[in-house]
Amino acid sequence: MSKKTPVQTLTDDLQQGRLSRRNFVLQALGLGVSLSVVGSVLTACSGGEEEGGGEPTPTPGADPAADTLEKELRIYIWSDYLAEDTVPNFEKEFGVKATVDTYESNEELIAKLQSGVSGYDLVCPSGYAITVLSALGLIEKLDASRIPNLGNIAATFRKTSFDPNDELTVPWQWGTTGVAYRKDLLPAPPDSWAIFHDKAHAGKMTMMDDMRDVVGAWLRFRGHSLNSKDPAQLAQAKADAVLAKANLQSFLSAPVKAQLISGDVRVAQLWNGDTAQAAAENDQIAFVLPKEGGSIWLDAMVMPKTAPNKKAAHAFLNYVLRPEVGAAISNATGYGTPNERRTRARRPLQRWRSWSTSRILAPMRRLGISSGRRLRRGD
Ligand code: N2P
Repeated sequence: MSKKTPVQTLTDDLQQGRLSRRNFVLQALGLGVSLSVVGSVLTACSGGEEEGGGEPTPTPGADPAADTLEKELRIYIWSDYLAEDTVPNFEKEFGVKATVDTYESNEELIAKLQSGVSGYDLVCPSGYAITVLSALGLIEKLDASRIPNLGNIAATFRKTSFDPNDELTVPWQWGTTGVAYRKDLLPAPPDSWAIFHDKAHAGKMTMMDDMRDVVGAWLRFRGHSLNSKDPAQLAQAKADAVLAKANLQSFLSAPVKAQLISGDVRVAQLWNGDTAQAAAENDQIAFVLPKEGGSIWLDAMVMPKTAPNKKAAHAFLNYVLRPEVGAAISNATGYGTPNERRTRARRPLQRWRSWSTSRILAPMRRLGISSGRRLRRGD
């Protein structure tokens, strides 16, 4: 019989209740296991144990406007993920001084929070990273009585796998991961992840600084599930990624927009919204979901346990759930809003429209992922 790997032992201990979810995460990360794998094991072993630990925050008054807000708010969020006026308008209306710091990957965000950096009131991880932060006890339950606009969120975006009881998250934006490319620098639009194996574009391509999406792309390339845990399938995905690496300029996410615009990069694994932002600067940039399929994801706001300005954080969450504020964010980022209240303020850019929800979700439906009527209406 083959010997269990340390990771399998940890997973068994977690499943059989010998290890808490928090200790599982700490030990797995210590062994060098990626966040995405840790997140998927936690999701697979969910239920039972109460997450987070620690004392709950004292419940503030029921009326969001009843108490005086703190005078400051610190937000830590992905780059290019807000409209220009989102924060200034909040500051003016609520008399709060807000600062915004940005990151480029879930790993960067988690490393920062894990290292004990405090002072952030709101952060915006992707779903699987929320599972990890929650198991580490780093995020706080939200007080729904302070966020009456929660009712504006489409049902598709509630009761998610990473927040099954809607206690921790306010969904921010959703999107897909596919391929951005320069129409003028390629003989034909790429239609497969195989483009990254094509030596003809060596040095002119990038894949994202995102383990889940890179491994996921190569799993899909071979027709496997994005969530495969099959060792042989994962080994093949690794081999495909290593083969692609020889042709890549770098692993780069949002900052690749500048290189696509200049033409220094002609093919980039990227999210649809960041591609739309780049296309607004150079109309030779387009986006495609490879025929093998890509990923669809949701990012959500969560509040670190150490947040010093919890009332202001709740006020901001309620503010971004106003239909016109959510629409302005989507107009600027090119991503979908989880807000289902219709507003005239939603004016997708012409270029973004061609990659709009129904078109993007068609391949997803072929993969058996249901979009939900509400989601199409809400975008
Ligand atoms: C930010 C885009 C973030 C998407 N520019 C990550 N899921």
